[in-house]
Amino acid sequence: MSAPLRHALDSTTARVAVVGLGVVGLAVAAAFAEAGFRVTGIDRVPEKVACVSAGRLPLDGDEPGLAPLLAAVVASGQLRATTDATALGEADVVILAVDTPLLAGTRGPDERPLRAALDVVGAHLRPGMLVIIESTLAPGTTEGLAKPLLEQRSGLVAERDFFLVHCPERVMPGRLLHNLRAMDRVVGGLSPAGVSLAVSLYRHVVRGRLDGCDALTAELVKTAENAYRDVQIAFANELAMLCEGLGADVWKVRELVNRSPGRNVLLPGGGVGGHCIPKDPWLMVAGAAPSFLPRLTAAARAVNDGMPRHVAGLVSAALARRGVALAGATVVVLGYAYLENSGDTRNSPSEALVAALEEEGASVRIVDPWIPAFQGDLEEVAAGAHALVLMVNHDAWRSLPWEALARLVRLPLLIDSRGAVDTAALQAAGFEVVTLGRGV
Ligand code: SAJ
Repeated sequence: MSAPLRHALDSTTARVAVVGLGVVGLAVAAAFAEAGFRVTGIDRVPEKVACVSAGRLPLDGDEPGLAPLLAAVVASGQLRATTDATALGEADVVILAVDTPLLAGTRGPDERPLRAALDVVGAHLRPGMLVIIESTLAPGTTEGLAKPLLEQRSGLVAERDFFLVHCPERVMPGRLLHNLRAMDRVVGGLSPAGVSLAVSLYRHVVRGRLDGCDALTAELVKTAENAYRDVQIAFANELAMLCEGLGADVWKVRELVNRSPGRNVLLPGGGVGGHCIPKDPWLMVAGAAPSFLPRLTAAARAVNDGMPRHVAGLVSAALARRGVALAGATVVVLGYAYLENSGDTRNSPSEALVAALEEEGASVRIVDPWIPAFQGDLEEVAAGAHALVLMVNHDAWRSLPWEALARLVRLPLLIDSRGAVDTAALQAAGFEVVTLGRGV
């Protein structure tokens, strides 16, 4: 059964459908179209489809190379977009790139977007097709949810009539195309034949290693690589809070620890945001056996989720040392994105910080050069403020007029949650600098 498909994959004559034209799906669709495949992008949002059909990128932020590539492959006819799922019936390969969030207010996966996409794919599944899920999945989802749903919806049998593979993406905002092309990928299937076919497809786009494995391993690799990062960051944050209490400097401690072979303490900070790291640890443990309590994963999440409130405490304590109550004080938050030099605000720690400060009665103003809503003039916004809080290490802060700011604020006080500023230079400009992880 797989011979015709393998030939079509090797010769790039296979027709590829991408379900979900979000951050991942757009890059995937454009990259396979560039490789010579005829690609149909399918999305439920008409405005998004219209944008892509006009050769325009329906994404905020800067994605090097993606906008011109999309325009070119749409103009050449290699890529077309539609809301009509019947286009799936003409596909040889279907790649699902839909959101796999947590259920609001819980730590469990919200499977609805994936189920909806699988239902549509199942309705159009034909013998000989290859179905690939790039979305991040809780371990066991490919075998336990995707396979039975596709089989029931189509009446076909996985690995006999069609192939099902999980190839988790490793993209990140601002580097979509680069990561898609350069990074190694795990290709996890329910059968060696399915893995082999998927490798034949991805080798046209991915320059990194393509490591074949079973689907469960691929699900664990993706969720574990992010859970691991979350635990690493939590350790850095816990060490920072320990140093504060001891009057030590975590930035010096970290530097010297990392000189020890095999150590790599990451960066303490005001919190962990984004779409992957806060979510994937919970997906990793979602299928844990009832007898196993994943304590470290949950503890790391609690440490990292607690950092914005810890920063609010640093602000309150610094003001109190000057006889100023947080209630009624004006605080300026520098940075609202979750990541430096990005406008992406998903799960932004600054959002939690603002809530914590306002809960204590502070009046909060926000400046972020990457976010249109917060691109006000910093000198105007900072005038009369009792404290500035740096939450995101944007490059833009390297060129701030600190002397002028020191004259404009009511108190020349900066809380630096990322160890981002040149403390001596700011002190020379008249600021008191309180740095996360550095005891006062
Ligand atoms: N953060 C810290 N300390 C650190 C590193 C990050 O506090 O030492 C914070 C950041 O400020 C941010 C959050 O954690 O709020 C996440 O930062 P991130 O660098 O992990 O960036 P993400 O969320 O875009 O993570 C992505 C992930 N990639 C994919 O899921 C495909 C992650 O696996 C990568 O390791 C990460 O990019 C990367 O390498 O930059």
